[in-house]
Amino acid sequence: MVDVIGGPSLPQERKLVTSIPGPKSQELLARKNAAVAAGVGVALPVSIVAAGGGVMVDADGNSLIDLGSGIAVTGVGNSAPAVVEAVTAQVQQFTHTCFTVTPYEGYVQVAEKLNELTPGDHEKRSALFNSGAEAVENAIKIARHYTKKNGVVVFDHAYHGRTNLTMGMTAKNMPYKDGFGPFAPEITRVATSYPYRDGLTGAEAAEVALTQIEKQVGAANLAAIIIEPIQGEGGFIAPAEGFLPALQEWATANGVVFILDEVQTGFARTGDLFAANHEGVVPDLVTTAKGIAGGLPLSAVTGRAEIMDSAHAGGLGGTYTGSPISCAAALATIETYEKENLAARASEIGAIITEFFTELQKTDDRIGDIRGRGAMMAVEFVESGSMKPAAALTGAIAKHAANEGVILLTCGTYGNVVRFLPPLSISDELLREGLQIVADALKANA
Ligand code: PLZ
Repeated sequence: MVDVIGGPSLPQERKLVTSIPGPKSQELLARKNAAVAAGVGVALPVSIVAAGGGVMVDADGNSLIDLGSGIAVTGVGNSAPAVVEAVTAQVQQFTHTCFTVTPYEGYVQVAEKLNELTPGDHEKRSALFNSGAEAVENAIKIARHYTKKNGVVVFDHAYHGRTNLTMGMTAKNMPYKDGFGPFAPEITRVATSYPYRDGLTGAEAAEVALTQIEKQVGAANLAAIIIEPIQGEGGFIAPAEGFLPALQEWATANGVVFILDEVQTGFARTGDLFAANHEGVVPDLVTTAKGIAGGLPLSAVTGRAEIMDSAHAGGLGGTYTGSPISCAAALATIETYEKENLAARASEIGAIITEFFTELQKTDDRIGDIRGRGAMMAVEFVESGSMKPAAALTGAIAKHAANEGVILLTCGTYGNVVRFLPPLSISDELLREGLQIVADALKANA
């Protein structure tokens, strides 16, 4: 089976020829357990040999429906032809120089593109990195350097990464932080807007958060406020309308750098190129990664020129940051989003998911909340007749889906959210088939 070629020409079907995981996948899992550190867990132990469109094919010949995109990365689809072509050409040209030793055009082109496409029409600069966490770390470095202040405000349910600084910024203890401290100082967590659970308007939730900020930190000590426009790992929590603009206005009025972490929401995922655009919010800095480069590791900080240029030459960098291969992939990926109007496709996907679960909710009150935007949708499951998080049910749904050949991700502080992050290249038919299996799982766990 290893001779299967990935990309959109793979048969777009769900096909099970063994139970999941099949014998070859189990073999790999045994080797993984013997060779890979136990802390590196896997959600679904299938050994992938090819992927494309809306499917992933495993070593046993099973074809699974992909509703996760490797956590919102392969928006353009796995092995998208334009990405494969650009990467292949770049690899033949050169593979690495270290941009801060000897530069190359691809990096500059990606920076130009980001400066043009990210929210706001002010003068911008970008700096490229490898991972989302690294982008977040650098955004904080830059904000501190610019403001000459230390404080960082983050929110309940936030996720920003697994490095020391970003662990400290992340809300959830297990599995991200437990036993890995101590964490960096000067991070203060305040209330977020979680309409399903707090029942507040955006303005009311912002007042709660801003009061906490003023009482617990004070603008004079605060370098940055950072927030995901839709909180990802924390449960796909879309804030009530008006929450983000109120935070942004307060930050601007108080000399605090307002950072949007669009690592998960960015690049067409939510039905717009960036989630900030839905409410016309213009951040001072924005972090991006995941969907930026069709699966190759790349991340960025983009923002106001005067803030970005504050750090001294040599202050920002890293051996692999803005790899020429990743930059080639990013240029092809961004062009694909634009050419194929994938933001509009994300909206269509969101409409299908919303309609499907809204119908189901009429007869099953364990579907507590259906939320998100575009192809970043989630269902929060609760115990019947209450708002009590139903984590066991959520786990059972993901397990049922896996057994039936659907890669389905969960999330949420309470572990009771199923999230839908399909590649934007998935067909309506495959998407609907995947959703039906989730509905079947719900029935099977009545
Ligand atoms: N900011 C908003 O969603 C990564 C984490 C997967 P890295 N989310 C997926 C896992 O279990 O490690 C994320 C994010 C937001 C930052 C990050 C961090 O991005 O590329 O994983 O470092």
